Amino acid sequence: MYTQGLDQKGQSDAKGDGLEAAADLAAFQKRVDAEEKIEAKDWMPEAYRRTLIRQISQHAHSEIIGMQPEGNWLTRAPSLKRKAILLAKIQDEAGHGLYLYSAAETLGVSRDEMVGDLLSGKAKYSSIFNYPTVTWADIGAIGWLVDGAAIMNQIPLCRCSYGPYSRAMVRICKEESFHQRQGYDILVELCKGTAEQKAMAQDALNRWWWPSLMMFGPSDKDSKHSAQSMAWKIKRFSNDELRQKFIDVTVPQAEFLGLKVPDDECVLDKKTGHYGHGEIDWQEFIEVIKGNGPCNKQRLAKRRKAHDDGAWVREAAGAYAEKRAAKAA
Ligand code: FAQ
Repeated sequence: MYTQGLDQKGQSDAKGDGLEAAADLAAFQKRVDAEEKIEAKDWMPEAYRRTLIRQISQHAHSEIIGMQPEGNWLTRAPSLKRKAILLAKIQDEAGHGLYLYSAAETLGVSRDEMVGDLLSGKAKYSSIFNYPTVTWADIGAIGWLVDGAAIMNQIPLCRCSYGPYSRAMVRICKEESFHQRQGYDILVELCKGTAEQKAMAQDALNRWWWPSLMMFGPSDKDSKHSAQSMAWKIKRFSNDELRQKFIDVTVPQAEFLGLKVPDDECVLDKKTGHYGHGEIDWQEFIEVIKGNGPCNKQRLAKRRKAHDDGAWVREAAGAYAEKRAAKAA
C-alpha cells in the first residue's frame, strides 16, 4: 500500500496516495503493536487519520439519528417512570454523539463538515436506525438488542489505538450497559404479563433480530476495511467474530424471556459451544445503507428540520462567545 513512498521521507500524504516515508510508517506500526496510544498531535499515516474520521463520525451520526426511533415513544411510554428512564437514555445518546464529534475533531475535521455530510446524505450512519418502532415492545427490543449489539462492538473500542476515541468509549460503554438493562427490563415485564403482551414482545424480537445482526457490518469476506483497521488496532475483532459473540450471549437471554429468535438454524452446537445462524439477507442490508430502508428518508428529513430549527441557538451561542472574547480582550 505504501511501497511507492520508500524514500520520500517527510512528504505528506494528504491525498492518501502512498507518499509517506517507510521509516515513519514502520515506527508508527511499532507503537501500535506495543499498545501505545496514538494521540492527536502525534504523527500518523493519513489513511489512519481518515479511517478514524470515517468511523468516529459515522458512529457519532448513529448516536444522533438513533435518538429518533426511541423519541417516537416518549409521549406514549406506559408510565411516568418509563418515560423518565427513556428520556434519560435518549439524552445519553445525544451526549455520546457529542463526545464522538469532539473525538473526531481532534483529527482535524470540523463539526460543521461532519454535520454537513450527514445532512446531505453523504455520510453513513448505522443501518439499524432506519427501522420503525411500531409498538412499546420495540423500545425494549432496541435497548436489549441494539444497545446489546452496540456494547459488544464498543467494549473492544475502549482499547482502540487512538487515545481520544478509546477514552470516549469508556464512558459510552458504561451508559450503554444501563441502556441494555432497561430494554431487557421492559421485555421481562411484558413477558410476565398477558398473552397479548408476550406476543408483542415476540413480534418485536422477530422484527429486530436480523437488523441487529446486520449492525456488525458485512461478513468478513466482504468487509473492505477490517484487515487494515485490525492491523492498526482500531478494530480488535472482526465483524463476524463480534456477531457470533452477540448471538451466543443473546440467545440464552431470549430463552429466559420465553421467546424464540426467528431463525431455525440458531441452535447450540455443543462441540463448539456456539449457536449457528441462518443466512443474513445482505441485499436488505445493502438497500438500507444505500438509503432505501423503511425510514431513511424520514430520519434525514427530521434531522434536517431539527438542524434548521436550532439555527437560532447556534447563532446565539456564537454571539455570546464573541461578546465574551471581546470582553476578555
Ligand atoms: N450500517 O469494511 P466494513 C448505537 C459500512 S451506535 C451502516 O466492515 P468498518 C448506540 C461501513 O461504514 C451504532 N453502514 O467497515 C445506540 C463501510 O462503508 P464506508 C453504531 C455500515 O468500518 C443504541 C462499509 O459498510 N456503532 O447503536 C454498517 O470496518 C441505541 C464496509 O464495512 C458504530 O458506529 C452498518 N451496520 O466496520 C444509539 C461503532 N456496517 O465507510 C441509539 C463503530 C458497515 O466504506 C439507540 N463502528 N457499514 O462507506 C464500527 O465498529 C465499524 O465502523 C463497523 C463497520 C463495525 C460498523
